[in-house]
Amino acid sequence: MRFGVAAALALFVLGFIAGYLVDGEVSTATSVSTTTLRQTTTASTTTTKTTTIATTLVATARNPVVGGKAVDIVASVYRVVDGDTFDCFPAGRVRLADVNTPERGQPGYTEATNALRMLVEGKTVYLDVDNLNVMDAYSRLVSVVYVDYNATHVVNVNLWMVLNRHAAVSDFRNEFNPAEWSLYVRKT
Ligand SMILES: [Ca+2]
Ligand SMILES: [Ca+2]
Repeated sequence: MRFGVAAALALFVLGFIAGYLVDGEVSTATSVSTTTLRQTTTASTTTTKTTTIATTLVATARNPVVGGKAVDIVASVYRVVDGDTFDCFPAGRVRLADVNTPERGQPGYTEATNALRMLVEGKTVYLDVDNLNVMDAYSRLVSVVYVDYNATHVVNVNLWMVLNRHAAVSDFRNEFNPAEWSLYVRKT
């Protein structure tokens, strides 16, 4: 009888330890599955990002044609920085190619900034990005910028700034030759 009690006690203790071990395993399994869940979530976020990029690329392939060639980027201007620089989505900071406008503090700075603001701020722009260098030393996309003029034509913003005496031509070595620019360009 005494042996029976001792055996029962031993079994109880063993059972307790076994239960503890199983609990331990279960809790480990739970944390593994939580990790897996996190990994799955991360993977799905990555998939969403990839899809977004792919969609952008598809949209780029369907970009409108200006002056006989598909524009590089279509973007929305949300801030004009000065007479030759603006920020747009999704392209980021853009610098008008081959033109210069007055720096802050120089005569004509405010007029040039306001002129560019009037022309492009809040609007859709069509960017012909410089195929040769793409960006300048400040990581701005060097571009000839077009904005809608009417149903059939866009305006070359770079040339418009020059013709309205807000900018001077400064012909850098890049894709563009200001001597070949036209103010109005067909949307085909
Ligand atoms: Ca280009
Ligand atoms: Ca040039």
